[in-house]
Amino acid sequence: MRKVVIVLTLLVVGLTFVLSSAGFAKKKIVLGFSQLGAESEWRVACTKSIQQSAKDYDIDLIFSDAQQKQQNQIAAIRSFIARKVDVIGLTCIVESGWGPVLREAKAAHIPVIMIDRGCDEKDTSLWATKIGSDFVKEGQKAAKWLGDYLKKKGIDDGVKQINIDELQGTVGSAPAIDRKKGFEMVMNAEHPNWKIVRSQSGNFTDSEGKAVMQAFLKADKNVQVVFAHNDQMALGAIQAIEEAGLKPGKDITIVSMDGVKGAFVAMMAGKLNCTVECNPLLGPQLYQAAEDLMDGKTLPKQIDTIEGVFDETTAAAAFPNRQY
Ligand code: GZL
Repeated sequence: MRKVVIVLTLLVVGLTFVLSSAGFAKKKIVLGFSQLGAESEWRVACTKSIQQSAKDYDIDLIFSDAQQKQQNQIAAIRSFIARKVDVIGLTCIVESGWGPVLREAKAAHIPVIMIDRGCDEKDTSLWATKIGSDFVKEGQKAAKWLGDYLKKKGIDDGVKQINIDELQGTVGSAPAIDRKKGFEMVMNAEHPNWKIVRSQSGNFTDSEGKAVMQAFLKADKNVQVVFAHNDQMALGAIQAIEEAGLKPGKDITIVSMDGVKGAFVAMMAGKLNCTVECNPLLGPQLYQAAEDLMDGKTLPKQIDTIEGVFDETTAAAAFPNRQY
């Protein structure tokens, strides 16, 4: 009996070796990824994570940069379908307009993994999962931090109107819509004396954020808070505030999102007061999800990323460990 077990074991080991050396090794996953652009430090860090992690996971990555144009993303997805990739990764630049091309991917039996930004399609069967942050929660975190800060600093007595200038992200994008929604949920529930007096899109870039802030200050310098949907626009606004002869972080409290290195440098310089982290290092989760899909696993519809809130009091200690 013992001899039979030994012979059978040797047979299995030998067969495995022959099959694997004869090219029957697990097929390499081919993943087509449509990235929306390179508009911010955050986006660049996200792309770096996706490209570097492909090597770590031994994934054959076909990467496309849409340069901020939805039609380029749709064309890229169609090319992935034509190339019969195994999985498609997609960051939706705006929420709407994805139904037709997602239905084409479904018809081609190619699963789609949403990364970072999702879409507003009602048929959730069109994608396998969405990996990324809860933008509504990010907006709520920003407003809650701001409420505590303004009270602690004696800036907000709960009665005098607090004027807020809002720099919105890309019009129609999930982070812009939901960060605004989360911030206003807390503002309306807890701060009746807060008022968003001016709100305009700076498209998540520093140059456009600066231009919008310049226009805001030209209209009225009586503003106590800037709420920026990302650090890039906050850094642009800081320049505009300084050029207007005001002290950012002191005359005007600035709260933004992402947690990029530039924000930490600004907080350590006393020019930015808070950033709500939004983790761009999504590469490992993307490829783990792709592998799970190829192994026939069903994924949850939402895979959250872990993130915190950093401000002027914690920036210096956290900065050495920042990865993006
Ligand atoms: C948020 C991401 C946003 C960042 C911006 O997850 O989509 O896009 O907050 C980036 O910096 O441009």
